[in-house]
Amino acid sequence: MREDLFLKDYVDRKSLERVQLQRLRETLERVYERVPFYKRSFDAHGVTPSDLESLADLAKFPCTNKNDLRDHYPFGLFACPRTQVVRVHASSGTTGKPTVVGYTADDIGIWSEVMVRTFQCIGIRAGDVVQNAYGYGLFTGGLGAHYGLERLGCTVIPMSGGNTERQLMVMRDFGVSAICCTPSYFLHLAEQAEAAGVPIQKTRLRKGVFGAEPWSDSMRKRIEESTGISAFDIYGLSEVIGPGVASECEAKSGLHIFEDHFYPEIIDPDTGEALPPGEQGELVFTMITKEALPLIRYRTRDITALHYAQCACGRTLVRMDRISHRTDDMLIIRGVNLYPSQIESILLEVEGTEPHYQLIVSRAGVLDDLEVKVEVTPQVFSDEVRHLEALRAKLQEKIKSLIGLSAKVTFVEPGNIERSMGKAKRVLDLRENV
Ligand code: DLL
Repeated sequence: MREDLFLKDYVDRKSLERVQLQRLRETLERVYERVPFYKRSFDAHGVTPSDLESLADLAKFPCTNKNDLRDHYPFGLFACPRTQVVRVHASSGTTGKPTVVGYTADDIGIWSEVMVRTFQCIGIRAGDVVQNAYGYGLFTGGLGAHYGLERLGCTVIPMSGGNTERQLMVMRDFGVSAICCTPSYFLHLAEQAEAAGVPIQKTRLRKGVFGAEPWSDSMRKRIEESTGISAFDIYGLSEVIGPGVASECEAKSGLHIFEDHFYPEIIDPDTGEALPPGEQGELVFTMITKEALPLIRYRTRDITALHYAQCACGRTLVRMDRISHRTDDMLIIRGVNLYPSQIESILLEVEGTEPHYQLIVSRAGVLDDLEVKVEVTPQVFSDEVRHLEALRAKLQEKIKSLIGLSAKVTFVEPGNIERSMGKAKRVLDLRENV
């Protein structure tokens, strides 16, 4: 079984495309027949499943988005009887009701398959001791990773998030070789390990399986240099399946999408037009094997580009760039568009800063203000004022020249910015309250 799963990543593209087309057809037919929403929406667009003759024809079909899920809360978009749904998860919306997703027993099988392939990409093997610090519960991270690790044959430690001291004790005592959590939570663990006098380097931890939130390559560099582990980016979203949609391999040059299950497209977020490979735009997925909730052309709001050239690792699966930002992440400050990840890269490229920061946006009168709060190393913090001023000027100048915005940079002591147990909250936008 393990061998078969492994081979799926190396299939020739012609055969893969044949399988994708077949699965797409079946999925379109199934949702058209079983989900009243899709019947109405396809009819309104003047398309029927038989209009799909090639993969490119998918662009004729209407997209779906988070609002469609909300409008049919909780189970209205399911394509199978509720009695066949063996599991639900939900993502906590910032406002109102959560987005609910469901799985049949076969969907759970697919999910563990793509998680096995994720761990294989990263070089985690049967017999590895893996600490799973993604949250267990309605969030998909914990159980998603858990099933994959068990199926691969790892010794899984179901820690869930939080309880940092206990996490560190388990990591040392159980000889953990890989950890799954958000990159921001790992930074917190590493910091606490250091403070307790047992830095990560002194443990057997070698690999980190990081995702669920945006993080930059500069952040990866910081993590790898300060802890000695190899850090991998994994991507997913509840609406598609959870974690297990895409994963970096040991070549670390993009994330392989498990496209025999999740068919990706890139569209222009403003016009909805399909964009060619290599161009950056909004990632859209059609789930071509899911039974309970197969969404058609689901708009993720995540911005990336796709690359079809074969990877150095030999996998033929398409690669996506690290997510650069979300369409709804964009801050507009005095007319300048800005993404938190751009600031993260600038902060972490200079020496003396710590990878903990927060962006605070406020409005004084009619003008917006951006304050970049960042922790600095204890040495820098106790440095002479002129050194601090020089570092501040350097960061402000970089932000000005790369983003075109005058920001106020404030240095705070290590430990001053709140740590997260799951997804980090990087932006505090006070303008909503003005
Ligand atoms: O975060 C699933 C997941 C769990 C992925 C564990 C990886 C690891 P949601 O809570 O539905 O699902 O949030 C999905 O998180 O649309 C992205 O905006 C963001 N996201 C997930 N992975 C990454 C990543 C899980 N590697 C939303 N880089 C997605 C950047 C990510 N953003």
